Parts: sequence; structure tokens; C-alpha cells
Amino acid sequence: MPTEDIDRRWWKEAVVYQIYPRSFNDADGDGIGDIPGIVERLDYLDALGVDVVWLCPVYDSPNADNGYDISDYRAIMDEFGTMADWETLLDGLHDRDIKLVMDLVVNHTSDEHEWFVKSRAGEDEYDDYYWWREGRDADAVDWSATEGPEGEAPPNAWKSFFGGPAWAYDDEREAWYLHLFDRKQPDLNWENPDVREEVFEMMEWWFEKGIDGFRMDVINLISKPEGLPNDPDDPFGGAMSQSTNGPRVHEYLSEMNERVLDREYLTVGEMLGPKMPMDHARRYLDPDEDGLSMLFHFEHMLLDRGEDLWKRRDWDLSELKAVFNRWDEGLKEDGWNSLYLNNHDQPRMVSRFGNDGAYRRESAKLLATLLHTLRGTPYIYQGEELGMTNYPFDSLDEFRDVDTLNPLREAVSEGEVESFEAVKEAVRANSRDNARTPMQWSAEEHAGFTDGEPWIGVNPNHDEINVEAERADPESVWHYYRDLISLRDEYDVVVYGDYEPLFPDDGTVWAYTRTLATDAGTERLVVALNFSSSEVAVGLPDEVASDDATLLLGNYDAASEVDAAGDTDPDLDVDTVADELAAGDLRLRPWEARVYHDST
Ligand code: TEU
Repeated sequence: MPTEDIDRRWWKEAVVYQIYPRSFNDADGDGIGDIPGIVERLDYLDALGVDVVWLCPVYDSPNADNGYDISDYRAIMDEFGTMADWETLLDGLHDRDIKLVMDLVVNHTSDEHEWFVKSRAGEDEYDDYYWWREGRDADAVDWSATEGPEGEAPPNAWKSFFGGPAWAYDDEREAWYLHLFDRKQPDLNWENPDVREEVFEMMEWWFEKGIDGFRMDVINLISKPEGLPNDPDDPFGGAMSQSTNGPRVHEYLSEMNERVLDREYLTVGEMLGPKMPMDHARRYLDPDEDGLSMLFHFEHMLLDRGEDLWKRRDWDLSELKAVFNRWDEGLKEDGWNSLYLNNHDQPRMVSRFGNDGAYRRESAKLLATLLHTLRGTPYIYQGEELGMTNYPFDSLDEFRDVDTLNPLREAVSEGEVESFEAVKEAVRANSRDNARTPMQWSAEEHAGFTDGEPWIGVNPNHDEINVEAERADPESVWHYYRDLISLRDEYDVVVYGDYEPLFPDDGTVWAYTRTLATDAGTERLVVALNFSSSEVAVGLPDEVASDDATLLLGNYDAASEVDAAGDTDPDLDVDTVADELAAGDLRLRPWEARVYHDST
């Protein structure tokens, strides 16, 4: 392809860093991270080399769901600081050439938002801002709730994603309102044009303040089908199957695109649901339709999950590969992928997809290699760049998350689960709180996160895994991230090269090429990743073997610590590694990752 035909976009070339403000850095000693705390760490972000910060919600909120329940879209939560602090943050980022993407949570508001307060009071203008419905005759239906007038059941059988019915009864209005999430998160009624207008104006207001884009929370849920039908095949009674990619979702998002997305903003839509049909994905991303830059799907996040928080599912590497392969294939002509393995809702990736014991460092680097050399925009979740791990939760009172506590308490009270102890392992592996323990800055008390009492436990392994230690060690996960991030600036093929998977069915090795043919010649990467704690031999096809490739990056160079037998391994010999590719015969050590490059 002629070089000038590459569809270059700044957000394709970028690496995004996600900040969960509550857990990042606390400047005022109240145990809760805040915006001045982020400002203190701007040079840290700059040193890492990221291009964009996605900031989880910092708006006014009663914190039923840590800021995902917004009571004022145009104000900053007191615990996090002031609007002036936020402006300092924006300027500080922009001074360092880092862009700022804000979280847009508009499927629902808080029940303390003035729109809901007025709607519940039945004020004319706000009457229809939310999903208000009459209850049903409890004798006539097979679902029920533990609230509401005697003899009444909720309007339908939908269940909240956070446990219990998706409807709450409001005594003031004497009607039920829909909440797909917590009862303090009533769903906005996007059918009402006034609601859409309010949202678009608010987005415009933030754009005028100078932000560079939005991450859109559960944006594929905003359209609900006529009649809100039940679905007995959906574990949520229809709440999930009927609300995802609903009938008018593209209409609403194209309207948003036309009204407010008039520049090359970075927009990334979070898309709930088990398996998104690719034609929907393409419509979300089509500049002439919804115009989002990227989306977050959940397919790989569901592989190891059972139906409930306390259930797990066995998975195999070939399934993980199949997900990424399907998405690369599906969006290679039209669209662009986001690449993530963890975020504030997910367990830590090294504990989940890697080995957080003997090969923590190697496997953290391997997963990073994957995320930064597939085609798409990589998203780093705070602490991932240190190889932070899951937290050793031991009792229920260590959890803070509504999506952990509510479903679990409900299951225990209904006798579905005997006790926390009985399901501890699975809950521990699945809980969102794994991601929310404080960022580990140093080996000091509370990991240098706060001078006060942290709102959630600090991982005891901070004495070993922390920013100070990582930055001091040239072989650390942190330094490896820096290298990966800068590869993107140096090599077009890392960003724009075509992706070609090798051995898709192999359950141990993930290998692929990335190729970019332009007038300047053909650039190629060969990536080989060993997803196991044993050594493995990889025979490459002849066309992949190469005489003149060099190793761009690997996770076993210099002071590698362990080999298959757990002994110290000799330093990686660059010549041997190059010879192996020439012979098409790689020997990968446990969790070894290699990225070769050649150009012809
Ligand atoms: O997440 C959507 C969501 O449903 C997930 O949190 C899900 O519960 C999780 O993957 C566990 O399986 C978004 C936000 O990212 C999340 O923090 C909010 O709680 C949620 O929406 C409601 O706003």
C-alpha cells in the first residue's frame, strides 16, 4: 500500500493509561485518592511515556458505585478536589503532551441527581426522564420483589447486574423505576429527546473545557426495546439480552456523532454483553454512523467466568486467541480495536492470564508484549506496568465493591451459596476489588498511597512490587513497558501492520506476524509468546523463518531470573535467538516473549 494511504489517526498511535482516582494517589491524607494526587504524579506518567489518560469518573456522586452514580455531571466530587484542581490536571497533562479522556456515564444517573429528584416528584418536564412503570399483580406473574405495595410485583422479570430485581419501588412517585445496575443508579430514558439534548449539551460543555475524548460507560445499553420483554434464556431475565445493542442505539449514537463529535476525539464505547455481532461493532465505529474510535467488548473477560460471581470456568489459550483473532478479522477493513486485559472492573491480568508466582515478572511482560504488538490501541490499567497482582482477600469485610457484596449477600440470604468461605476462591479470583486496591508507589506504609487510612486494603506485596523498586531496576516490568510504548513511536508496523496468526489452535504458544508493505518496502514483526511455565519448542513455517531479523524486544534478556527448572538462566544470547528464527525453530523458556523485526 502506498505509504500515504495508511489511515493514520492519533488515537491509533497512542497508548492509553487508565486512572481510577480513588486508588491512585491521595494528596490530602483522607485515605482516598484525589485529583491533586494525580497532579503530583504527572511526571511519573510522562516518564512512562503514555499518550492519553482515561480518568474514571470524578464527578459529584454519593458513591454507591464509586462515581459511576453521578449526581452532577458538571461538578467535581468533594473527596477528589475542586474544578480548579481538575483544570490544573488538564493543563499539566497537556503541558506534557498527554491527552485527557473523561468517563461518560449516561446510561444512568445517581438517584440523587436533580433530574431524578424532580422526576420522582412527578415534575412535568422531568416526568419521563427515567423508566417509570406500574407494578404487576404478584399472583399473575412468576417473579417478585421484597419491596413495593402488598400484592405487587415489579413490571417485568429483569434482574439487576448487581443482584436483585432491576426495579425499585419509589414511595414518593408510587411507581417502579428501572435500574440495570444498583438501585441508586436509575436508567435514563433515552427515548425522551430532552434527555438526549441534556447529555449532548453536557458533553459539549466538557469539550469546550478542552478534553480530548470520552470513554462511554455501558453505552450499548441506552436503548431498551418496546414493552421491555422478558427473556427466560437470559440469566438476567432479559435485562442483558434485551438492553444490549437495543433497537435505537445506533440512532442515538449517530445523533451524538452529528451533534457533538465534530473533531478527532478519542471515543471508546464500553459494550456489555456476551458476544457482539460484528455488524453492530462496525456500525458503532463507522464514521458515517456512530463514529466511535473504538469499543471495549467483554468476550475475553468472560472466558474464565461462571454465570455468577462465585463461579469459575476453565479456559484454554486457544479460546483467548480466537476472541482476538475474530476481532482483528472483523475490524481489519473498517474499524479499529482496543486492547485490554484488565481495568477497574477486572482482576489483575497477571493473576488471571499469567503466573503471579514464580513467573510474575516474565508473564507480566509477556502479556504486555501481546497487548502492545497486536493491532489496536493498548490500554494500561494503573499498576499493570508494575505487574501488580490480585489481592489475597480473606474475609467479606475486606471487600468494598457493590458488585461483589450485593450479589454475594443476596445469594447467601437465599441459600444459593452457603457462606463466603464456601466460595472464597472464586470470589477472590473474580472480584472487581482486585483492581481497586491502591497503586503501589513504594515499600513504605500503605505503599506510599496515603498518609491516612486507605479506603481499601493495600496489597501486602507492595514491599516488593512498587514504583520505586521498579524504576530502580532496569530489568523491571516498568522499564519493559517503557520500551514497548516507545516501539510504537519508532515502528509504523507496530501500529499499522496486518496481523496474521500462526497455529490458532495451539493451547500454549501464541505466535503471529505483523506486516506493513509500503512504497518504502515491507516491514515485519514476528511475535512468539509462550503461555506456560515450561520450555516449549516452536517450529515456524518456512515463510516466517528469516535470516535477517533482529530481536527488537524480549523478556529474557540480561538478568533473567528463572528457567524451567527454577534456576538462574544464562543471559539471552542475541545471536542464538537470531539463529533460531533463521532456522525456524524457536525454543521458548517459561513465559518467554520475543518480538523480532525485519524489513525487506
Ligand atoms: O461496567 C459495566 C459492568 O457491568 C461491569 O462492571 C461488570 O459488572 C463487571 O465487568 C463484572 O463482570 C461499567 C463500569 O465500568 C463499572 O465500574 C460500573 O459499575 C458499571 O458500568 C455501572 O456504571
